Amino acid sequence: MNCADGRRNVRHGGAEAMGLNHHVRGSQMSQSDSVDEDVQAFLPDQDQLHTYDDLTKVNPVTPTTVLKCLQARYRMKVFYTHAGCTLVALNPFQSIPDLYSLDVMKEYHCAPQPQEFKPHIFIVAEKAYRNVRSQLEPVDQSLVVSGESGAGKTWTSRCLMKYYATVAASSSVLKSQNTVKRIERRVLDSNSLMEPFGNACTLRNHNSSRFGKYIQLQLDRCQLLVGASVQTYLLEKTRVSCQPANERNFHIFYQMWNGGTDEQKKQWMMSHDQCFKWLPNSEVLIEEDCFQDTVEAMDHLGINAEKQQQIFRILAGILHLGNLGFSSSVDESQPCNLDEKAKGFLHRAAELLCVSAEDLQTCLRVQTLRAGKQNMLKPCSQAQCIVRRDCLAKLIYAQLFEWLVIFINKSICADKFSWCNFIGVLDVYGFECFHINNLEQLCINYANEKLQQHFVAHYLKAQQEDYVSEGLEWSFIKYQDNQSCLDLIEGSPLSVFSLLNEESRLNRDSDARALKVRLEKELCGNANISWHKFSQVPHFTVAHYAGKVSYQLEGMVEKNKDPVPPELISLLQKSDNQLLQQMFSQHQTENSTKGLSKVTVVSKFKNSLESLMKILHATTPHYTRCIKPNPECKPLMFKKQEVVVQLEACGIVEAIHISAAGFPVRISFKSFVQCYGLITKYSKSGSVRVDLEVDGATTLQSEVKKIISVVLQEHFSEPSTALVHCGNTKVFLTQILLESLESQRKRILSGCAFSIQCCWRRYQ
Ligand code: AOV
Ligand code: MG
Repeated sequence: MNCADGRRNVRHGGAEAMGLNHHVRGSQMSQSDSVDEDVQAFLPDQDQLHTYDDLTKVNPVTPTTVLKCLQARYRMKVFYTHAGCTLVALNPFQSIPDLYSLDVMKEYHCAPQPQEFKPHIFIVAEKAYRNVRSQLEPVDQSLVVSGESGAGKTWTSRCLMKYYATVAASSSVLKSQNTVKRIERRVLDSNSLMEPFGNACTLRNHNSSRFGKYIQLQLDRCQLLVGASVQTYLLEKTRVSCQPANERNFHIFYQMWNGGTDEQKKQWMMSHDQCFKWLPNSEVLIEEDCFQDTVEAMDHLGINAEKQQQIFRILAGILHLGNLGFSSSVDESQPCNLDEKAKGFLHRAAELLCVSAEDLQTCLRVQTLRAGKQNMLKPCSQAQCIVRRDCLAKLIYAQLFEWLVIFINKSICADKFSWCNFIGVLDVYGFECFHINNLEQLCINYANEKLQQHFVAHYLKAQQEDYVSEGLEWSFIKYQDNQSCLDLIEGSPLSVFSLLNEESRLNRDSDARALKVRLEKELCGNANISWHKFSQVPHFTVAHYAGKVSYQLEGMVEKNKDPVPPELISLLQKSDNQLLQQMFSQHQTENSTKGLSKVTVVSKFKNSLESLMKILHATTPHYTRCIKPNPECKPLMFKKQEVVVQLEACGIVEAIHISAAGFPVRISFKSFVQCYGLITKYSKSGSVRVDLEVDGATTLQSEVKKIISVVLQEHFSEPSTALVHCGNTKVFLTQILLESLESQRKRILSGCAFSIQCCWRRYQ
């Protein structure tokens, strides 16, 4: 048999036709519309387009053909499609309970070959689950869910978690009716608790995640779910005190407003004749506004009634702070006064936060300056008072969120000896481009660039380089590498982050224009940055992989510094609210150990993302690309222009090309022989002996070839080069050949149950 000379060339017309360097949203569309004729020419079976379960089967693979296929499937209410190694998930924007029922989970979990079923997020889930133990050494897995804001990442992550909470639950647990203490329940409840505190209604998505999260589902030796841990990333805390036009604050405030009982609202001093400035658009009700669900999640996770009461009083206190207004002072040596109307809110805020009203007022209106060992008191200007008020609110909210995450982790994290592997689910905020973008969007889009780079590096680059290093002839497919954009944002020594940090460390009043001049001078050599010539507003524009975004420089340095006046911390440490006290007691130790050198927001975020990337690199990733079919979030509306830009931006077409032209499965000779050696032993000829002790690559290679020849003879009439290639140390396979090998192995092993494919029995 000759399987060493497989030559795989990609079909032509790919990279150039794909408009790979295209950044501006929608500009490609005239091309896409005009190529409808191409589609007719290339895809004669248009009526059958919706039947293409895997986009690698579309021929030719172009943005237009892929788009047409997805559109046809969407019309037929088919929302999932394989794209080689990735899964494309189109957001239906309507509830389809039958698609995610327990029965459907059962089907996918119990199927010997789930990939033969209709594409589904459960295939990805099941593949990762089986993958943990399919290698010689168990391997941790990561499910990376990406897509723009509102595309369906959080929804998909929830589905994945529900799947594992069901299929990996132990039988006794499933039979139990007492759900309160079940770990699976608590893991799901952690989501239900973090979302109201970390999600908000934005222009893009009524349930937009304003923080990133990576949940590690911990599995024991029997692959049962025994716990989980959550890592969160950069909560958009500015939203507490400043909600963009037509958007809302975090859901939890509206839940309290709409869902609290009269008695509770009395305790929170929230009567309906009041109007809270930080509660805009409270008349807009969304399905996430269910206060009872949040309280239930708190109960399940072990937050007792007393703690809950402390939490809600703190939140009510924050809302009251929002109504504190200050009048400008005529005499600069005097602090400015509170507005008349604000006095009542000050007293109520102080009472809710359990601090003295006088101290609160002083903190907001007078700053303490340190001159050597002496402290000097200086009255604040009206603007400074407002900054301090907002700072206090953000500080409390962010700390409360952090406390919740720590509490959740304590409640759901398994003892370190009781789990051995994990499946991580990553759900971060999607790419954002608003009318006005600032540091928050820069960080969000930077996180998305990092994930895109992970995909490019892990899949597009690594796969192709692997072919070459293994001696396979390969025509490289061009793809959009976003390294230069990342260099622009985070590189060293000069980048947007480094210049922003430098400016933040200078102890001077932040000047957006000065920063703009520096950016222009130092970074003009990078093609990913530009400036609108005629704009009066200091800004810079970054060409991200998913489109161009202009960032406003006004206020960016201040946000990056994120200064916290020490008086505010001292005030909160003196609070009689036990929870506030506890939350800020640690602050003191942090400050005393780290001194005054404060880490900037972007440095902290960069470090946390780097740790995340390290974890992702150490796991086997599975990518799901969520696509938002229309910006209005309407059911079953498919806007080609919107979709094609998302497809191009995330490199789906290149991924399909590589998968279609290549061998997506690669296994080392040794593992292959260990796994499938029994096929030759028990083959019809029965004559080939596999010696597992053999170590030389050449001998192993010949063993591999023998095994493959048996399978090919029994199952395929195609030439071997279409299905398999033996490299220098690994064997490269198509999915179809792997499936045949697997089914043959399983037939031989039948009777010796493979633990993870057991058993729906436990659910009955
Ligand atoms: P995102 O996580 O990607 O945005 P979500 O997961 O919140 O987006 O999805 C947005 C909305 O789309 C959800 O609230 C659902 O109404 C709907 N949706 C998504 N997927 C499905 C599905 N499979 N079936 C039914 N409805 C769905 V952001 O968090 O903004 O980046 O920061
Ligand atoms: Mg989300």
